[in-house]
Parts: sequence; structure tokens; C-alpha cells
Amino acid sequence: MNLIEVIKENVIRGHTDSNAKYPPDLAGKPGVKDLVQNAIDEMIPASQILNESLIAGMEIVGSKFSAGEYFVPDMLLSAQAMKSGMQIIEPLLKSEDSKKIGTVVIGTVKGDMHDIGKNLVRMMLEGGGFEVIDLGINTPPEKFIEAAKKYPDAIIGMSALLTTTMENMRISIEALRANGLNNKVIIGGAAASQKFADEIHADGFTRDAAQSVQLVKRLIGLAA
Ligand code: B1M
Repeated sequence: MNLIEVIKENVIRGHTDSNAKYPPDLAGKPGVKDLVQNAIDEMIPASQILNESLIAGMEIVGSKFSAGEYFVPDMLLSAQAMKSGMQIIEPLLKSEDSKKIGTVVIGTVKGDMHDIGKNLVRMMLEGGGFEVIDLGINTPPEKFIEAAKKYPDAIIGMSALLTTTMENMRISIEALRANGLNNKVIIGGAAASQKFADEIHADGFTRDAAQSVQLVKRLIGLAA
């Protein structure tokens, strides 16, 4: 198995690092954090680690959960393992000294605790030269309103992973408009789609984090 595959396997197994006791058969062995560092040292591009190990691993975790093979604690361990790897590649995906080309306010909507995808979008946007104000998870409409008032030129980004919480994107957009706030809004997350974006009058939708940079640039007139 090559390093990319080994990292992916460790995400699936939820093994964070060599100090982690879980899963017992991997205790003491390098985990995602250590292996991602090895991959960086071997000059494997951060984007390849992200897509082919971390995200690919989480997709399999999702399938296992759907199939009833994995439960919430398993997903949580995998999420922690993935985050430990993301922390290492984050600085590499950011262009730290660049002048900010715009502001994006981002949050996972009310009722939704999933933040891995939202954090990736934040990282990509920061890497693309944007200042990102991260409202975190479980963000109620009032917090989007407050941020939109403070940053009138900002694009607002909403993430939702659950079919039950995607409605809160609609509610949040309606709340912004009812308060006279015309910030452009983009949505994303496994539960969202272009069709849903059109239905709730969002200004844009992307399926993945990398495309969010182009989308936001387009919305502020910096890309065709
Ligand atoms: Co949950 N979960 N989860 N979960 N979880 C899903 C989403 C699920 C699809 C699993 C499944 O059934 N196969 C399912 C939702 C089903 C549905 O609604 N249709 C589900 C469920 C049911 C639940 C609970 C209800 C389980 C329970 O308690 N019974 C519960 C809900 C908690 C809550 O939010 N209120 C729950 C809990 C959790 C954990 C806390 C254990 C953990 C989250 C930890 C964390 O985020 N800190 C978790 C996880 C890890 C997952 C899966 C396995 C992985 C999600 C993930 O991080 N993917 C997930 C299955 C899956 O998606 N395959 C699942 C990797 C990430 C990079 O992808 O977030 O899609 P994603 O982001 C992508 C794009 O969507 C896009 O860019 C990202 C990168 O390219 N994107 C945007 C995301 N946001 C964007 C915003 C943008 C643009 C693009 O613009 C603003």
C-alpha cells in the first residue's frame, strides 16, 4: 500500500497519531497526523493528500455509516483523524502574505454540527486571497444577519450536510433579505444542490471546496 492509501486507511479506521490508543491494533503505530507529515516530507502535494487520502477516506466512512457498519462514535473518530491531517496541510494551502481580495463570512447552519467541509472551504478561500470570517457550526440566522451588517460587502457562505438542516439555509437567506441585507449568498455541503440553490434564491452553489474560490471570484467580478 502506498502512503496515500495508508493515510486513507487510517482516516477510515479513525487512528489519529502514534499516541492514540484507538483502534487497539493500531496503538503505537503512526496515525493520520504522522503519516500526513511524512507525505509532506516526501513532497507529495497537499492537494493530493487532501483529495485522495483525507476526503476519499471520509467518503468511505460515510458509506459504512449508511450501510450500518459504522456508528456515530466511529464517524467522530474518523473526523478527528481527518482534522489532525488537515491541520498539517492547512498552512500549505494558504498564501499567508497575500493582500486580501475580498471578505467571505462562512458558517454551518443552525442544527448542523458538521464542520470539516466548511473548514476546507475556509482554507481554500483563505488560500485564494480572501479574508474569511468563520461563524462556526450551528449558526442561527441572527448570527448571519449580525455578520452581514458588519461586513456589508462580504459574500455569505452557508454549509449544510443534513437534509433536515438544509431548510435552515432557506430560512437564513429569507431572514437576511427581510432585514434588507443584500449580501450575495453561496451554499454548499452534501445536502445542497444547484437545484436547491435556485429554489431558495442563493446566488451560487459549489459541490466542492476548490470550486468555491472561482465562484466567489465570479460573484465579485474578479473572474469570468
Ligand atoms: Co454525520 N451525517 N451525522 N457526522 N456525517 C453525514 C452527513 C451522512 C450523509 C452520513 C450517512 O448517512 N451516510 C448523514 C446525513 C444524512 C442526510 O441527512 N441525508 C449524517 C448523519 C445522519 C448524522 C447524524 C444525524 C447521526 C446521528 O446522530 N444519528 C449526526 C447529526 C449531528 C448534527 O449535525 N446535528 C451526525 C454527526 C456526525 C459527526 C459529529 C459524528 C461527524 C461530524 C464531525 C465534524 O464535522 N466535526 C459526522 C461525519 C464525519 C459525517 C460524514 C461521515 C462525513 C462528513 C464529512 O466531513 N465529509 C458524512 C458522510 C459523508 O458526507 N460522506 C455524514 C468530508 C467533507 C470534506 O465533505 O462536508 O461534504 P463535505 O464538504 C465538501 C462539499 O460538500 C463542499 O466542499 C467540501 C469539500 O470539497 N462543501 C461546500 C461543504 N460545505 C460547503 C460550503 C460551500 C461550498 C462547498 O459554500 C459555502
